[in-house]
Amino acid sequence: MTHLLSDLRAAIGDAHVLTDPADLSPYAADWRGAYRGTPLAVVRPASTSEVAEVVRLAHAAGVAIVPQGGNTGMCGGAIPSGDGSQLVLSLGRLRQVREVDAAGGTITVEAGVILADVQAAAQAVDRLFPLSLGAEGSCTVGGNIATNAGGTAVLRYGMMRSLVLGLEVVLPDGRVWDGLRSLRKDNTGYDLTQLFIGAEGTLGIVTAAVLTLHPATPARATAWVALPSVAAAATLLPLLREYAAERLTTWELVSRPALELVLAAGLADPLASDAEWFGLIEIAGPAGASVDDDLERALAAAVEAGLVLDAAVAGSPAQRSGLWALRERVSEAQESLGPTIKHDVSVPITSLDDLVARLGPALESALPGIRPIVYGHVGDGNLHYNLSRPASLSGDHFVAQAAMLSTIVHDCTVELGGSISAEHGLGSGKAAAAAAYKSDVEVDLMRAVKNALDPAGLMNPGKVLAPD
Ligand code: FAD
Ligand code: 2HG
Ligand code: ZN
Repeated sequence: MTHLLSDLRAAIGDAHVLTDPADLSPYAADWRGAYRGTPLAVVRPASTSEVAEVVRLAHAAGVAIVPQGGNTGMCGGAIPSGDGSQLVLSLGRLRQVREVDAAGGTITVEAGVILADVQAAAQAVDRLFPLSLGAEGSCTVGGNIATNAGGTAVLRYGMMRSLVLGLEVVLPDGRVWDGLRSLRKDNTGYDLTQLFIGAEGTLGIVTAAVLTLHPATPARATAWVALPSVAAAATLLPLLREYAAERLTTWELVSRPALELVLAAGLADPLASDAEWFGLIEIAGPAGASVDDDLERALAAAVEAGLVLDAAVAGSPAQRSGLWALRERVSEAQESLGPTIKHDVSVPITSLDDLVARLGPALESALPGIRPIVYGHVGDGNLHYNLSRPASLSGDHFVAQAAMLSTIVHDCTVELGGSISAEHGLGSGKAAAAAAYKSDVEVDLMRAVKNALDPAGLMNPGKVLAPD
């Protein structure tokens, strides 16, 4: 190990090989403190060639590597094991926007570029990079790619995998695959780009990417609505599309307990309705598009059909930000209730009401007083069914029940034809659960891919695929 550390220092400079416990601590736990590990060291290379050299040295020494971007992930994917044997490789110094091609509709960025900076670079040339999520001020493009991130505009633009045209990847043995192509069509064999997307750093380290830019959508119309039921939220989707077509960008759901959390954190309630369910709608288009009109007509039809009880429409950018905050601040606000047992599930949108109707009573009978904080991307059939402890139970006792409670949520999701991880990935936290719901054939295929690309098992071991 001493040799490895001195070789790493020679390769990337003393200042970028951290071993002091105080320096390691920000990299050793996730943002919630739900996952903790002990890095052997943290390495901070500044270029693709430095990443490749670090990986070659670690590979030769038989030391495992855990890639880390902004460390905003939800399932412990970027956190090393607790035995002090794994290197954390931070991509934070790969921060260059290499090229913006407004005419071709692409941007080429390094893995450590912050998502909000990609959005800003696109905006500077009157284009849109549409991936949008609550952590956009601190998560990185590499992390977005590795987790195939979703967010609040998936309905219109798809998940991260539909926004990536090409990748540059350092492979587990230190070779570099240069797949930085900007082609819209390329049928020359297996799609390696897509293979690395959503692999959570288990197949290689993404160092750069070519991303798709879309036309800017400066015209935006935003509404906060009160709903009679979850079923109404599902039924509203085709109605909204009837009026907004592809301009419908966001259709998000917030339950009353989730709303109460953000109101308690100081946000203003635009409706003061006693409904149990609320939603955020956004329609967006080019300058001059009739988005306000489309929204108004859609809302009138929805009220007429009994699908919306009441609505507040943003009349200014400040009001729009206020409505968005009611949705985007829920995740952070729930931390005030103590440790959260998180679930990121998806079902066919027409089964969402069934899911909610079954889970509420099942969880209450398993743990009386439990507080489900339910919200999410209803237009994608994706709910964050996040559990907080009964007021009378300590956080530790609550967390001790996590496996039992997650089994209830996941069993019900799978019975309804759903997925136990819609957008956050598996990391270490959900790898075993995912395998339990997959067929042997599917798990075998996944292991075959892993073994083919990383035969030594040194690239983020224990993530996505639980140890045998
Ligand atoms: P990290 O957390 O650092 O890493 C995540 C995974 O990617 C790990 O497995 C890590 O090893 C791997 N990784 C990181 N960089 C690389 C790389 N360059 N090459 C290979 N592997 C790499 N997610 C959604 O999908 N939708 C949301 O709406 C959403 N909202 C969020 C809101 C909040 C407030 C927060 C805190 C998180 C949210 N997330 C959401 C979670 C989301 O997965 C992350 O925010 C983001 O995609 C992860 O990026 P990161 O740079 O922080 O990655
Ligand atoms: C969101 O949609 C994020 O707000 C975070 O995906 C969800 O904290 C969560 O579980
Ligand atoms: Zn989400």
